[in-house]
Amino acid sequence: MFKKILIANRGEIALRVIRTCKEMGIKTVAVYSTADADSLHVRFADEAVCIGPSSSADSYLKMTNIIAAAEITNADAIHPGYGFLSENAKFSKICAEHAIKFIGASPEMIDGMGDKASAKATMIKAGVPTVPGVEGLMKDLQHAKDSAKKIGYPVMMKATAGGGGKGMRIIREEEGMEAAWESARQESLAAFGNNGMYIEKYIEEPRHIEIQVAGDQFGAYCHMSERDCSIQRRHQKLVEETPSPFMTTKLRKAMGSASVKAAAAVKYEGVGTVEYLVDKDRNFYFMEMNTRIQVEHTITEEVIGFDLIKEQIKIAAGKKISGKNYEPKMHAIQCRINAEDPQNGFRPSPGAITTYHAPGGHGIRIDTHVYAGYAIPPYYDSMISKLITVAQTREEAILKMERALSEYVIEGIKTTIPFHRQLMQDPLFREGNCTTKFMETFEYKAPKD
Ligand code: MV4
Repeated sequence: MFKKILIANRGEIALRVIRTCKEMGIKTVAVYSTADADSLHVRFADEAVCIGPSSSADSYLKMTNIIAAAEITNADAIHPGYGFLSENAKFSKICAEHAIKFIGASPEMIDGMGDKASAKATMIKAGVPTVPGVEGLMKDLQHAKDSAKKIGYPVMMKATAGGGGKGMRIIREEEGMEAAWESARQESLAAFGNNGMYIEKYIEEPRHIEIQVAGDQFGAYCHMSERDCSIQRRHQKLVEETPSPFMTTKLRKAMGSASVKAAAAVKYEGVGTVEYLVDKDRNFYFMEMNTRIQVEHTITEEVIGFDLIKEQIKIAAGKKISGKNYEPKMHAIQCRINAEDPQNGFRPSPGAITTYHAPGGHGIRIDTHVYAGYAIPPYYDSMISKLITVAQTREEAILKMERALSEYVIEGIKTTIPFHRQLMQDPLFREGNCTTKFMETFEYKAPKD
């Protein structure tokens, strides 16, 4: 087992990893930017190293500084959390070259899954359902037009280097193809330095359902059921839940075994997530595979009973997994609490928290790094807390969430707490009838008091 893990991240996920390390008897090293000198992750870790100024590019993304911090402190592994360097093939490679275990995917795995067209080709070969389309990249505008005609409009053009909706276009008829081709390629080149495009059928009003998987170094693979992440705004998830209200026993079996097939096909090592689009007829299509721990891993932990960070560390250290699949026994919901103003287009609201009171009681979990007196720096992600409820049924988990949100007091900044309170009351949400289009029609009304 590792003796000392350096956590190459900040905020709630750095704390989350430190907590599990403590329980496992593993020493921890925090890294921090000058803007985070007073952060809890710095205080909770056994050691802390300042790796640069406030800007992420010069601190949390600065590979040489992070490797130097690991070498100085004699860390034998690095946990990257999510975001930052968690899916950076070069960083994974540099860790290996320095004989530091990267608790995440190999450079080859990251590159293979990072290129969306080749990830899709890999999945087709493995027998995992994908969106009908034309295999490979489009050579030119004419090739794109011919492919779209073959597939049948509407189609979606996607950047092979893409993610988060960048370089993605819906095209409903041939007239729109030329403009989409030019603008998507330009956008993708600017964002990723790559303008490769592929085309597939456009799936109307899909749900985003993902399957948690794990694989060990000995060829055992398993799935831990799904998370429904359909409630998103501009590709930012707001609420996640498990089980999905749209799930059936038959669909879970099919998606679970497809995901295990996907993990086995690439000899996946560690914990990962296979993302799918699910249409109204419950057809499911592979979208992406994430090779990191995700923000929403918490809800799976609550319904399965595993500590997924612990599983990640154990697998990286060469321990075996059982290879058994897991089904949810409870219902869990997570609301992402962001330092944002829902009344003003969710614009970031950094600053000092003057009052902080967290809810508590049965079935409530909060993962956060904030406290009264803490100042949220303007340089990083606006997510400041994850509020999770777990209960026997969806209805009870929602009622518990309403109760928890009503107790949650954060003053000094704007947060998304009032947005979540309204969402929990929403008839469509209550019905469990939400697709990725949900937020396009949701109207936030600020409470009067
Ligand atoms: C799609 C799609 C419909 N049809 N692909 C958005 C992010 C990127 N990773 C994949 N995305 C989509 N791909 C086809 N063929 C709709 C989306 C999509 C979406 C997917 C998941 C969650 C939220 C979304 C919001 C808008 C569009």
